[in-house]
Amino acid sequence: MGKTIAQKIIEAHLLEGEMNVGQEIGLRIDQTLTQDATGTMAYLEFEAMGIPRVKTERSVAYIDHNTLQAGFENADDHRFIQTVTKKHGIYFSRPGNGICHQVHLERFGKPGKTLIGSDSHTPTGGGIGMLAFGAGGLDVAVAMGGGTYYITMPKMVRVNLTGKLSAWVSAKDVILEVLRIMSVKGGVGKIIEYAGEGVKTLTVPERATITNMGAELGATTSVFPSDEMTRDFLKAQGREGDYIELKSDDDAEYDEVINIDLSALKPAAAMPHSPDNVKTVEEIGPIKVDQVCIGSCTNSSYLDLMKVAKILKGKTIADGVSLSISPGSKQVYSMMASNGMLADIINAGGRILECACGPCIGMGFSPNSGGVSLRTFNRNFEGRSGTADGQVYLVSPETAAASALTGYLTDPRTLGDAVKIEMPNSFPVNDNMIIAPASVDEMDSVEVLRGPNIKPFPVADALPESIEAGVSLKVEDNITTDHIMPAGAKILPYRSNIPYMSQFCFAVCDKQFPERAKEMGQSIVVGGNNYGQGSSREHAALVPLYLGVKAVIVKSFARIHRANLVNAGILPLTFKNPDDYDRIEQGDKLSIPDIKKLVETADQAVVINVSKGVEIPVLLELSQRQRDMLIAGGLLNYTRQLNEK
Ligand code: MIC
Ligand code: SF4
Repeated sequence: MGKTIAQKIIEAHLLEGEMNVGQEIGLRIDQTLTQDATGTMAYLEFEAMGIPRVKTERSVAYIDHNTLQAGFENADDHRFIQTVTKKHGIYFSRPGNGICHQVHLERFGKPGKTLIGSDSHTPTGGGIGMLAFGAGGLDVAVAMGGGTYYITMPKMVRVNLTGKLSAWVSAKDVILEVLRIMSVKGGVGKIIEYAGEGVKTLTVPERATITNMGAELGATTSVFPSDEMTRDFLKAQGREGDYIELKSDDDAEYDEVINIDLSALKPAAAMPHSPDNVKTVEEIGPIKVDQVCIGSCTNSSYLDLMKVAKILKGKTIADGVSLSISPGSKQVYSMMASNGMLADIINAGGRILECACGPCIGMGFSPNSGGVSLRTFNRNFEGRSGTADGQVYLVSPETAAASALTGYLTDPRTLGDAVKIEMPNSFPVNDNMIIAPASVDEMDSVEVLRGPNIKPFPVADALPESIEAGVSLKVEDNITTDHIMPAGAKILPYRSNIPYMSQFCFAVCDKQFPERAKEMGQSIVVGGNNYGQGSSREHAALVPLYLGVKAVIVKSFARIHRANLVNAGILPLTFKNPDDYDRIEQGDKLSIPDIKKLVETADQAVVINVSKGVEIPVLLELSQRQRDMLIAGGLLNYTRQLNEK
């Protein structure tokens, strides 16, 4: 039987297990990336593992999330990451060099390679034919040390693209259509592969917009073939030698096929507060817009920003609109500066922010109260913008720029002839903001500099025989990691300070949660479907661990968060009968007898709701490795025990 692209890459990297859907497999990882908001923790964990030098082909640390430096905390963390990476063999992309996924695509991504990154949008690399996964910091630390990365063998989905995008319709509209069809949980346990004649019409940055937002589908990852377009992009980046061809076999089998006619697509928007709440711009109508933000790892390439500049050229943005532009990388930024197009954006009234995540993660540019913000980003979860009642719509750069001019949500097709931007034959390559690590001879003399913001991270105890605990919180479906552990300008600087962060845990759902959880000593959280969707931040597991959460019982989990819970030593349990969700209330006392013995061998356990006098069966959907990890009290304890043997 023929193979899909993903199956070929998996096969070439398979260290453990068999490629049977639903079974755990172990992969060799060629490259890793971290960003600063998850990186401090990942490097502390790497240090705790005691491995002197990374064993990957390429590991890169990016500084792109926390760049406001409102106090000493960010700068200290940057200095820590710069020195710890120098010592241990990791490349360091300095603040100002750009957003990790954009820079990695430009400078390091290679078709056919595996990449994991401590950021959920790492699958952006699928745009250049990599098999790239978002992961928790601890998983990245293990991979940097040469360890295996584990996933559940996913199902394969083929998205067949036919036709060609019409004028004013772009890659963002393609992925919004996939989200409309599949929903934010439709990709869980699946790899999305793009195929068909339409693929050839999409450049690498456009493909990367699409694979980037595969994260919002909950997919394990997304991947495009590596073809002439890929070769052209690599050549233009001075890296033609990194090209290999990659395509699926003609008789490859897919578990699901979705057909999209590119020529039939229209400009679309994801409405508040979910990336799958998609309608066409026409259907939504001309709502009044307060703010427009262009950038993020989804839409900040040279092509994207050139289109924006051409639309804005010689015009002025509407009176009531504030427009921010964050270029994706120094390369994009300097090209726009050199060709003069940056001036067109500035003259139209655009406020240029640095090459970083910026407003996407609530680092400034929060909208006014109840304000409507159009963003070319990938997430519009409630509160993520920093304004609790902000109304965020996700749109293409074309729709964003057109709306900035009119002050209303505007279908760019009303602007007349479409702007056309050609991919450059060569990009200006200047890697002067990427610092190489110390050589093997020099590494021992590098001093790692730590600031006072770095506090010890919590490590779980070994699993007890039984758990008796109250329910400290009950939440709904689709709870995101932005609910569990919010980000934003006020909290993000404390990513290496778990005790401080814990005050904000679940603040979006219930401000009393941290106090209550602490008072209860140990507790259990109950949730609905797709619990933990969104970011890869392991803080969404480490902070609840710090607050005494022993288990999370839900209808279903998002992939990365579930892995982070196991790594942290928190039991992930799923209701056998989803309706049993209604048989537990916040404040109930629960008992899970003999849990240790059951985690060792069984597929099910019984949760006794002592307050209601009912028994609730739950599933222990765990691989042997995950069982051993939970019994040991998380991945760090488990690794230590293995090393002692
Ligand atoms: C995000 O987009 O939510 C982030 C911020 O990039 C996160 C990582 C983090 O929380 O640091 C992600 O996507 O994994
Ligand atoms: Fe940064 Fe936003 Fe991309 Fe996350 S989604 S990496 S915050 S730009």
